[in-house]
Amino acid sequence: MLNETSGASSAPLAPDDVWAIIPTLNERETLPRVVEQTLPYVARILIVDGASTDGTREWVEEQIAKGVSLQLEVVTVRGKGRALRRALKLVPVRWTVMLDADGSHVPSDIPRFLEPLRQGEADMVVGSRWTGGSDELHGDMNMWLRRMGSQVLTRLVNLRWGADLSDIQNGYRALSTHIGRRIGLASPDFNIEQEMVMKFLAGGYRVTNVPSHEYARQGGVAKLDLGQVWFRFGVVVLRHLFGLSRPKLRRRPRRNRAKRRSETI
Ligand SMILES: Nc1nc2c(ncn2[C@@H]2O[C@H](COP(=O)(O)OP(=O)(O)O)[C@@H](O)[C@H]2O)c(=O)[nH]1
Ligand SMILES: [Mg+2]
Repeated sequence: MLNETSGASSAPLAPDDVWAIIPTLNERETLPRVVEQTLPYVARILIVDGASTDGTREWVEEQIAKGVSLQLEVVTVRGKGRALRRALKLVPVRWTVMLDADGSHVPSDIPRFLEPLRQGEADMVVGSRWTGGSDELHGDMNMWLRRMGSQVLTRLVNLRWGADLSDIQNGYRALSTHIGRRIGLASPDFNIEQEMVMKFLAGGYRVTNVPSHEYARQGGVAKLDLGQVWFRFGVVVLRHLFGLSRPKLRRRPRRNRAKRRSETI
């Protein structure tokens, strides 16, 4: 696939087997810079927009009309998990990078994320804020809670699957598109990140961390209110740890079962 990007921000060496997914919900302020910095490293960026009302979508459409290598998918139902799941189905290339639109992730780290994938050493690479540093996880009580909760959950996951990860929740990651699609992701919202790690590990796939610094959001408003979701974060981890999240098998109604039996005889 050719990189159709025009303008100085595109680099001719952008790999053709990597796409980026950037979920957006009212990120008009920070998205242009993130896009500009990401384009040199990927063949295309798939922007998956929620119900943005700040002109995010219009900006993306303008860029597409100019020939910039972007694609827009709209998922108006709220939830980062829903957005990422939909987007993952649309990526036609081998590797997918996921990063946020708020400027907290450093796009020039992308080659570092891809290296273990290309070397066949990992199937998913998650940016570690513990080894790379984070400006988001320091500060008020909310941040402290986030830091502590994250460490506890990561430790539980390591124990359960014999992994040696320092960060399972960072949204900045690179993965095998194919595996990401087939592990049955179901989280509607921010739990998607930890669900992805746990399902990779449970499926016998390799997950590793690379250091990546997380900056504070560069503009706009945070969408994650930890006070509202921390409990769900914990519940999701526990459900996966104890294997309670296997899909429930629905009993087929009696009539259909009888019909099916007669069909197979
Ligand atoms: N499409 C879509 N994107 C979302 C939604 N919620 C958050 N995002 C995006 O997901 C990324 C992470 O959100 P953010 O508020 O920065 O969460 P935090 O970094 O975990 O505090 C940002 O790029 C958001 O715009 C949503 O409901 N739909
Ligand atoms: Mg953020």
